[in-house]
Amino acid sequence: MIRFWVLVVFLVSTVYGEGADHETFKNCSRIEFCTTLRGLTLEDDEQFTADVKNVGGTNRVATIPLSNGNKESLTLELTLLASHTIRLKVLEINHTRYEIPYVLNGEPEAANFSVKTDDTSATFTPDANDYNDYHVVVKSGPPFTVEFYYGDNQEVVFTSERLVMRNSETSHPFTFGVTFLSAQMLYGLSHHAFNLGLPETADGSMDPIRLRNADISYYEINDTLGLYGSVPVIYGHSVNWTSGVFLHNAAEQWIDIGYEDDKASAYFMVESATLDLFVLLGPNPKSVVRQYTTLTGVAHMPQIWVLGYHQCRWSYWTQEDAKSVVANMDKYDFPMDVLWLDDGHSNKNRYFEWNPENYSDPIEMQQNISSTGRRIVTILDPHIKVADDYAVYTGAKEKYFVKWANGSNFEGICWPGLASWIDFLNEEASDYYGSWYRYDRFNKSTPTLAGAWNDMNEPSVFDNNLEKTLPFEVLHNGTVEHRNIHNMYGFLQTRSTHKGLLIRDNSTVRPFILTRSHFAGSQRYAVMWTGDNTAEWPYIRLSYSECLTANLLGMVICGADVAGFFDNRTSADEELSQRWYQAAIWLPFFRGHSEKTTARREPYLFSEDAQVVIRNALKLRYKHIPVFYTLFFEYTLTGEPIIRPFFYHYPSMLTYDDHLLLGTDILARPVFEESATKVTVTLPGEEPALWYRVDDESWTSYSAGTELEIDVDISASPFFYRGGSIISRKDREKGSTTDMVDDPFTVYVNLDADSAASGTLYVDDYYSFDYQNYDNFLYILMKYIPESHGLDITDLSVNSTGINLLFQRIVINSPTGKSFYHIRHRKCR
Ligand code: NBV
Repeated sequence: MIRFWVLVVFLVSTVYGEGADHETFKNCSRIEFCTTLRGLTLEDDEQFTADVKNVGGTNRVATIPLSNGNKESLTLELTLLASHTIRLKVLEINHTRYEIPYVLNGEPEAANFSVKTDDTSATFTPDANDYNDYHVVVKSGPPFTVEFYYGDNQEVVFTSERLVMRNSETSHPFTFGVTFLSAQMLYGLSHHAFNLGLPETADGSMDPIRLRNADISYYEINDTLGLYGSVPVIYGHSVNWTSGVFLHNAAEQWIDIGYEDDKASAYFMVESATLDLFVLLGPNPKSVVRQYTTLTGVAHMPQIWVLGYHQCRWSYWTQEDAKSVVANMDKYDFPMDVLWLDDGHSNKNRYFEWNPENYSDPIEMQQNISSTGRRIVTILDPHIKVADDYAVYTGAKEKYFVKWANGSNFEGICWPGLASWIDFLNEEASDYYGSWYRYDRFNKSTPTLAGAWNDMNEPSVFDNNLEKTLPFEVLHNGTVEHRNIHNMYGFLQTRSTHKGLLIRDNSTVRPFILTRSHFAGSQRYAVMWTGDNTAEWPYIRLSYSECLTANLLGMVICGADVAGFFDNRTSADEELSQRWYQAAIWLPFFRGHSEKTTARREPYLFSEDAQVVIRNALKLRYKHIPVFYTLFFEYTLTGEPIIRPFFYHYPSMLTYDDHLLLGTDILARPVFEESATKVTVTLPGEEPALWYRVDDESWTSYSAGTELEIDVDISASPFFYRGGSIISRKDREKGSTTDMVDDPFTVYVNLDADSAASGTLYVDDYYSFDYQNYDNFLYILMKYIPESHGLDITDLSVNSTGINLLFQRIVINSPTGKSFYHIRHRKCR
């Protein structure tokens, strides 16, 4: 027993230390398949030829035989899908590679196709009328290629000059290449601590980009190590064209990125499972994002409080502490919606059990916090303590844990000591775990526990020899090696939690889950944060790149720990913290959090001057919650990101990741630099378009297409409203979204050079699925009427029964000045 605890202390202590732990987390050169495949060149007889004269398959799925001079045979499978998407698989003849379930949002709609062949190529065209403007050409080679055309424009090429599919007893790696013709920049491959554009790695200057979900502490900026989540999607973008690929595969993978003058390329090296690639033809950022979110789905609406401010700390160690945080936030006039309980609330990391000493009266604590209109979220990790007096464990012990091939449960070390891991791939195990969220199973839980925080779900296991995760050979569902689903383990946990929460509340409220690990499609179940960042200046800006990328990949509710998780152990850095709050108000998920050894840094603990700045930032966020909410609704219809990098709307602006667009109409360029007195703001677009400066309350208009050097002091960070927009805010200052539900809107009409402006606003009951089940919401389009200074309102909703809107005031900004019109609580409807 003593030896065991010494081991735990040692392993946990290795978590700490500055900089990512490159001893534990390997570079390509220390991974056999990566080293071998990165240096791979194929001899002529190893290269595959496509037998284009022997196209087979069904009327929906075409097959083309592939073979090489080494007598190896494979099959190329092509499915032409709706929405300008093509599915391409390369399969072994007796295909037994694992194909991952659940990630796609249903079976993609496939078209019949026609094929024309000649001696060296086969051309496939979908028959469907509404998307027959693309085609696919397979060229025999060797090496064979698959070219993807939108109209006459060739955009993407699947290349096989380094295609292999290998099998040994323990590994089944494969490779392939993709070329994005004319792309100037590649984006995607979340989650990494990169700037927005993916860096060149193929020249050997950096390791390939790794996708292997990992519990990495002190992650470093520009490191190609994979962080907590993996989304194997790349968008290739140029001024005129955007296209993409999505590798539907959850195994570890490494990707080399290359740029040449007129094209960009990606070379995938994948540890196992199936080569199942979706090609997205775009042709612009909006359509490529739509194509990806059509495949993997979008999130349902969040409850409104999700968009408020969340206060967390590792940990609030007692229920008194937890209650006092909420009371102090009220006392010092900082709005908040959610108090988070990290592992301190649990019975020594036996999740679904309260700490009997320090959280001895959880019901009273929940009532206390609920009476202020706030909610609580608790942490629930996927490791389950091995203990025969722990019901979550005993109920799972026989059938529901990840197992070794000999049938015994895998046991490893994590926060509770010896633990086993729920096998979420097993549907019964998944339902079993989800059932623990029920009020009758999670003892002393009430609806005030409004959501779940699934942490450590890469999954993290304290064994540095295994790069801190499960051994790749342990089994899920009896037969599936962990290697095949490693990157979707966290996805599976949130899928189980989501179902559990739905059942808990009889599907009456929208579940809320925060996850650290994520995969393609996770957006359907959970929201993400960027993990254990560091309280240093470059990490504020990094949070923008990380969340902008996540937004392009469907995972729109994203945020970073404010004002940095690690560091600042003695006293919180006030300037950094103020700037961080000012920046974070524009990210969809907004939570203060800190590591347990850092100085406490709840907003009311700062100096009075800093409190004023942080309070203003929080209040500004609350005023804009209707904007986030409306954008969220539009995302559920279109998959469009809530926050967007410039290139999304201004295709030539490729690399800006220090500016953010909230929808189309708000531009934030926070101060990311220490001691800054000036910042450079780029206003996208062209004259006569214009932007109004809001943060200094001057509402001065500036021409689009200009670069401004503007003076800043600590009181605010720059942001602008677009000329031509109508922005609806709730300007009454309240303590939480609960208190704001019935507040009226103030409508900011920001005229363009032609005195025109328009905007949308969405309202529903803020918590239920009635908006989905009964179309019960109010969605309006407002247009400014210059003659009357009024608004022309078109109701775009289907069934807005019972949903009312109150307008209080219209503020009109024009290049010549500002005017106000008061509306005496006019009801719209
Ligand atoms: O549960 C403790 C922490 C949590 O505060 C943090 O946000 C997670 O990312 N958790 C990781 C485990 C320990 C990290 C060193």
